[in-house]
Amino acid sequence: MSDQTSGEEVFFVTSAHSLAQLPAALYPEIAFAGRSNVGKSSLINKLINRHGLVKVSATPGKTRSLNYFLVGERYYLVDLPGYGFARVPKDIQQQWRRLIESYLESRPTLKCVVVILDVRHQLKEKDRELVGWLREKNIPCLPVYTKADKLSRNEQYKNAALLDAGLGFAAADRILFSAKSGQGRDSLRSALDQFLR
Ligand SMILES: Nc1nc2c(ncn2[C@@H]2O[C@H](COP(=O)(O)OP(=O)(O)OP(=O)(O)O)[C@@H](O)[C@H]2O)c(=O)[nH]1
Ligand SMILES: [Mg+2]
Repeated sequence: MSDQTSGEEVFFVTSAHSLAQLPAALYPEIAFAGRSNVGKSSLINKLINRHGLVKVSATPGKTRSLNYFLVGERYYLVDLPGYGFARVPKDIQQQWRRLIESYLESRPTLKCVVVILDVRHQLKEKDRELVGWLREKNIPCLPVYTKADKLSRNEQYKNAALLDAGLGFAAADRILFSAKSGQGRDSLRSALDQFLR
């Protein structure tokens, strides 16, 4: 599977269900984390201009492994399974959490974790936990508030300010995004370029 986007080819590389299945750490990588159904896979599709390369679903819990995409033979994008979906059994959620944590802690080439939140929703405990944990581990983190198209500009700014306060981030250090309208895509691309340097 490949696609030509902005002059860069994007390939699906592999789906890893364990650390042993991760591809060799040959390129810098950016991981995408967030609650189940928040729009992680849609965001990646928009980012690389490719509808359907990353599987999107109306059913939460669609992404169940670490999905690797190679962009321009320069860097990996990693789509992570979502957290906090009640209908995924507790033991499976625990298993995903252990896999994601050990991946985030041990991957030497990880440059940034994009933490995706729904701009319409209040900050959830699990989101706060993840951002706190990343800070503790000194893993760079970029919050992205998605589904902005579902709100008016005024509501976007109001809700984003609440999320900023809850996470302890300045407005300049996060991005408002929409996978539908493309809002925030250029900002996200240039922010990721900085992390990849
Ligand atoms: N309006 C709108 N809908 C969106 C946006 N992003 C995602 N969606 C919708 O939200 C649903 C979930 O999107 P996914 O991209 O599959 O979400 P995910 O976080 O990858 O979900 P899991 O893999 O299950 O954790 C789909 O129905 C998408 O079409 C957005 O920016 N705007
Ligand atoms: Mg997904």
